[in-house]
Amino acid sequence: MEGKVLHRPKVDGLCWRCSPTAAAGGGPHLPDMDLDAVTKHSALHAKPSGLILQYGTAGFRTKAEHLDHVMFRMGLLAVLRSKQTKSTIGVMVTASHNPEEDNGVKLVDPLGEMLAPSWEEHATCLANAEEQDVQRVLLDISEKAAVDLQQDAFVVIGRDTRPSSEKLSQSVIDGITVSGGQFHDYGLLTTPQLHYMVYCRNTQGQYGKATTEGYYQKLSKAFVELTKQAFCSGDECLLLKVDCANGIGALKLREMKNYFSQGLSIQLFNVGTTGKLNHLCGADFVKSHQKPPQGIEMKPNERCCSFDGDADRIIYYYYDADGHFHLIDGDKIATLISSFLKELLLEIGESLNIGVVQTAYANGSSTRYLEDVMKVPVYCTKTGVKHLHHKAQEFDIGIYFEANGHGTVLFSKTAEMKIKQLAEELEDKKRKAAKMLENIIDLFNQAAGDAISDMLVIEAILALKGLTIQQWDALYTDLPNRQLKVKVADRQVISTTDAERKAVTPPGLQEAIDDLVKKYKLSRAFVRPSGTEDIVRVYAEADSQESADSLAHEVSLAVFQLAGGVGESPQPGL
Ligand code: NG1
Ligand code: ZN
Repeated sequence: MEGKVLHRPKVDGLCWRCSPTAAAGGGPHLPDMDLDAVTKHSALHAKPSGLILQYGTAGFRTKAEHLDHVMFRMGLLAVLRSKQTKSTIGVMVTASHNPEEDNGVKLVDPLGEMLAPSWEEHATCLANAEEQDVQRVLLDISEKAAVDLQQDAFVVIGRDTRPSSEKLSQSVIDGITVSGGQFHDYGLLTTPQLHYMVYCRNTQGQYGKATTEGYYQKLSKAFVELTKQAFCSGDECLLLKVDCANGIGALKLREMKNYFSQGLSIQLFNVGTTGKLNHLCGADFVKSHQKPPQGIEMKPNERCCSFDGDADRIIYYYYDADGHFHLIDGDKIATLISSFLKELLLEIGESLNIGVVQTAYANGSSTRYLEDVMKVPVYCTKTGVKHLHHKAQEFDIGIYFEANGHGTVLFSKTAEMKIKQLAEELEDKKRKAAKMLENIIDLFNQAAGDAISDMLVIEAILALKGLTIQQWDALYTDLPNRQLKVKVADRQVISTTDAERKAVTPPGLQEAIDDLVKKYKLSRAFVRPSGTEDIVRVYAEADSQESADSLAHEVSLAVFQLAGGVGESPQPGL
């Protein structure tokens, strides 16, 4: 393989480091790949020997110090994917809700979606290739995926605020430039903003302008239009407290705040000046610990929400007058949005088909409420937004949310055109409803779940319907639940079926879970290997918190015993 050049020899012989234009983003135009140069540069981003990583639920994630080679190689892969799809591809450097020491990377496909599954496999192969095999794996991928190497490649990059992100995104850029790709580095972005940029660029601006300014303008215009007739405009309705998880959300919300200052007043907490990213704060902390984040001042009945570290998840919560904490998760967000959209559709007299997509983590009460009270069809997919997103695309209006607050609403092209047409044709109340739907379409980020966009949708709905956070919360009562983590030697010994609700291996585990579940009322439990952390996740719900906690603990013990637990065996109350 030594000296092999993919297609045509490199023309100017300049490496990107030496090229005066390349560093500024306008590198020499090389539609094909000089594999010698790739090998040379790859050695500068050497893979720690023996390290095996998997392209998981949301790309690669692990300790930041182990990721340099992955970043470089994902730069290479993004170039191949861009050539193959003849489109701009995105690379996001983030580890979302993981601790600050971690980092990660994922590729964004042409319409802002997650990378196609066959390319996830290519990504895993490339990331795990030993140094001497990198050339061969690149050739393999190019061949298998019929990549036209003559094609130009263009990649856009974004990163979160982790201390390691800047250097790691530079390694992505190394990979892109050495393989002849062009790039635009957006620098600090929320994950959904990067998805938005990719979508805009590949639809020639039809979806919006591919700049942060364009993003702010599009969303805030829709929000301001939508809330013009808001019923609730008092000071307390307008105030929202936002915990930014000490992450990128703080920076971006601060920039965006001025665009919608009239309709909503937001107060930012955990903005990253003192605290650590995701530490004792952020959407993941609030959801999994079922308690408020540190660093936020909450008065009774005040509306508060938390973003996660890369601002693609949002969770609401409040303290009631008796000092009880109430969590409003992704399931209740989906319910609020579904009921609002259903009302608008009823108003305009159009029977577009709506579907709600959830995962096994959705609270049983939410599924029952959606199906039995709201009469909306509900579907369950595997964990990870790519699965939900894919399913939601089957409907005119597909509403998808993970319980952890990650989700959005997708409108089919037909639905969008129909709504636009009705907004012109209809009159009075019907026209108003169609116009609202039109603005809702613009307000949702249709490329990915987006905490900022979801927050504005929720705030608009609450204001338009004159709903307080307590009234929203009262739609249904969550079944008490508990999520736990168990450490095992190899989490892949657990395999699942039925949208992850049943364990297939190791033998005996599902039977053990079934027996435990029988001991509790209104109960349900399942286990699955995490795609983002080296642990097994356990979920249990039951008629009381005590039962949910106890069931989750017993299931954890079963996992520990049957799936090769390591370290101390799970203790009750943890
Ligand atoms: P894993 O670690 O595979 O459970 C977590 C979330 C997913 C998704 C991804 C990506 C839970 C239980 N799991 O995945 O829903 O959001 O992270 O960030 O919340
Ligand atoms: Zn996230």
